[in-house]
Amino acid sequence: MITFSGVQPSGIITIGNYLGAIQNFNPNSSKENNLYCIVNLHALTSNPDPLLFKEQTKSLLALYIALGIDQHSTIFIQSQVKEHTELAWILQTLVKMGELERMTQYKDKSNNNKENANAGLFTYPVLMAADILLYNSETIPVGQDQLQHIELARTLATRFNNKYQEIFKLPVAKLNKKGAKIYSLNDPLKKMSKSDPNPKSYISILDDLKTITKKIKSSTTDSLGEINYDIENQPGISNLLTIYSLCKNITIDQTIEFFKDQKYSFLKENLIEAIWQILEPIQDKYYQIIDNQKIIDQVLKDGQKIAKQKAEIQMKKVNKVVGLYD
Ligand code: AQP
Repeated sequence: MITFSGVQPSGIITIGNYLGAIQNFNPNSSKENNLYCIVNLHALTSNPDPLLFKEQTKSLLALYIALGIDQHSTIFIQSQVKEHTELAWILQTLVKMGELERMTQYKDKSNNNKENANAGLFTYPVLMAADILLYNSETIPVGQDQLQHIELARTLATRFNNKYQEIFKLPVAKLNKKGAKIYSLNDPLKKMSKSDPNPKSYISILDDLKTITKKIKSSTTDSLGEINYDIENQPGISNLLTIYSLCKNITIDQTIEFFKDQKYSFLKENLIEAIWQILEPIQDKYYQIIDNQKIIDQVLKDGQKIAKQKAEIQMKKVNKVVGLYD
């Protein structure tokens, strides 16, 4: 069974990315069957500055290594396996414009302004379907925001299999039940995002203790003064409770029991400590790795080799049944 997931190097990853998806990148079998991709072609849809873009890509790779993901999985960069874009083109001939128009992430990211949105943003879910189907991936650890895209990947796999030949397996999303969606710290009705222009809205994996303290202390709560897990009426407090429970690996009930009858300041102080407990060791390792070009190059070389081998085999099958000269 192949597990696949991707993260865009569109900024330094947030605890939302980490708790919602990356923490779920667990070994389930062999290195060859756990594929974690740095999806830089997806990140291109936000038109990044080239120098910064390269730095962010390397930084994400170093973070994957700092998290030990390379020990049990294959890590690779999307643009280094050209078959992703090759398959995406074929799938683009099967997707319907209406299906892409219904994608909520496209609507959000384009601010409902079709005239000015780039076409890459529009066809992004097709490239994502190609990323997944290229490896016959079955388990996809992602946050809740990606569910609609996984559904489209299933639709396209089925459409392709019915039209040509049964080649693709149908992927299934694997959600982290508690942390499927972490919300913005200053606007808890919005998802926490690494590319949010307001850095106060997120905790980056590389934020130092002082920054984390400032951001958590200024996070939006409410005037009720009672600690309850009530997403509708107390979204800010509920979000802080979710983050705490994930950092401590305890249930929401245990978290509420701990904070019952306490002040918001007590919750925030404990949360700062819990986040730092998770991030400090990750950052220590990250700063050792980011300057070690040799390790980075080796992980990349090994990852590209494994991914490319699999992708070439799959594309040969696809091209054959579609009737393309290869
Ligand atoms: N707030 C979140 N809570 C839980 N999971 C999240 N994910 C993202 N934000 C949250 C999950 O992280 C993985 C990687 O995401 P991505 O880089 O592919 O892009 P995204 O979903 O668009 O994440 P961001 O942080 O919001 O990036 P930008 O700002 O560039 O758009 C995915 O599995 C995602 O579900």
